[in-house]
Amino acid sequence: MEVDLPTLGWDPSFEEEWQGVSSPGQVPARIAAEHRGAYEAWAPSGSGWARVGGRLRHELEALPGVGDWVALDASPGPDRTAVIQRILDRRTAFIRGAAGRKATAQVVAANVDTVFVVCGLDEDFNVRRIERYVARVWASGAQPVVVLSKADLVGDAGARLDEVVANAPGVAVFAISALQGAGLAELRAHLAPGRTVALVGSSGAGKSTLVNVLLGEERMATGAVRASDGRGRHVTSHRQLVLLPAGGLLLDTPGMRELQLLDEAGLEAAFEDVAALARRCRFTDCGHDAEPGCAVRGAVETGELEPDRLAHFLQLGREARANERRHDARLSRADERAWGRMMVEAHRQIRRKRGE
Ligand SMILES: Nc1nc2c(ncn2[C@@H]2O[C@H](COP(=O)(O)OP(=O)(O)OP(=O)(O)O)[C@@H](O)[C@H]2O)c(=O)[nH]1
Ligand SMILES: [Mg+2]
Ligand SMILES: [Zn+2]
Repeated sequence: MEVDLPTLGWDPSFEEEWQGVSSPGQVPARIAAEHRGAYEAWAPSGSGWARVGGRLRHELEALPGVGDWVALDASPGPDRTAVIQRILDRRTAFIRGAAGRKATAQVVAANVDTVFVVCGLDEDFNVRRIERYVARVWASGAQPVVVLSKADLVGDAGARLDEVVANAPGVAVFAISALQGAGLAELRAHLAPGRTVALVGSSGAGKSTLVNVLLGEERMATGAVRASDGRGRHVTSHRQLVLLPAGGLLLDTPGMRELQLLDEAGLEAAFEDVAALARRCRFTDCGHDAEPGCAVRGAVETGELEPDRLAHFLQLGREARANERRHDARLSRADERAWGRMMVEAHRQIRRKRGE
């Protein structure tokens, strides 16, 4: 592989940071894949395996993710494992985990410009799931684009497209068929040299099929969905960056089983219509429940806002706040432990001084 840094997504802002933080001998590289803690790193000089350095591991809140720009101790190559010594600041980050019991957040995709939220027009179709994904993409800092796949399988693609457009304000929505090559020109407009597009969506939605079509070659494995319910079989097992011949990068990801909202970031952007209505509620902290002068409920009554969309907005808000509280509680427990260790050490020193 012979590529320059800009082809891999490097730009002046990464260069500026690099000038400030890198040490002599270090090499900038982009994480292209992750296999259970082993990373595939791409640098202009070549690609190879990399691992997280011991020092860095202790400093990190989240391990490197695919798409991250890192500083390696030396050029990656076929016969050595390079050491990741630093992660450059992420411009965007799609995070998973953090909720639940897992203490560390997982970076699903970093430094992604655009995320294709892929959803089949077949049994996979679910407007509420699209809303959830769109909120998460806004929260990551990337631009969401909804890709409704398998248009060849349904007769009423137009009606479903309209439904998504109505529920994803400010987001471009396309219906495509990877098999028939329909609707791909609009998607290609989002691909450009140095830009990174990630594909997310449930298993079987057609993410890898779309990657192959845009790539012009069958590089990613794909697999048929179950005939009984149209669900995918989790064919893609790891996140993988691919470089397109015409420039631009795609990040294929495995289908995700659950996608919790970790905080309220992204919720307002994904429910821009509800947020605009809420600004007209009598009370600024209106819960849009039984409060008098609620413009949101008013809009439901006049038919301007779908009750299901409002219900989902309220549900996602509750989920986000619960996860935020859980996260805060975990942070304060970690603080307590750190405080405890500090006190033990302080007492030990006092006793030592006293000669005890
Ligand atoms: N009819 C039709 N089938 C499609 C289309 N795109 C994908 N498929 C089929 O859908 C199935 C699943 O496609 P994949 O690309 O493997 O799905 P995926 O989203 O990568 O799934 P995971 O890797 O499991 O997350 C395959 O049998 C594809 O051939 C399409 O445009 N039309
Ligand atoms: Mg796949
Ligand atoms: Zn209200």
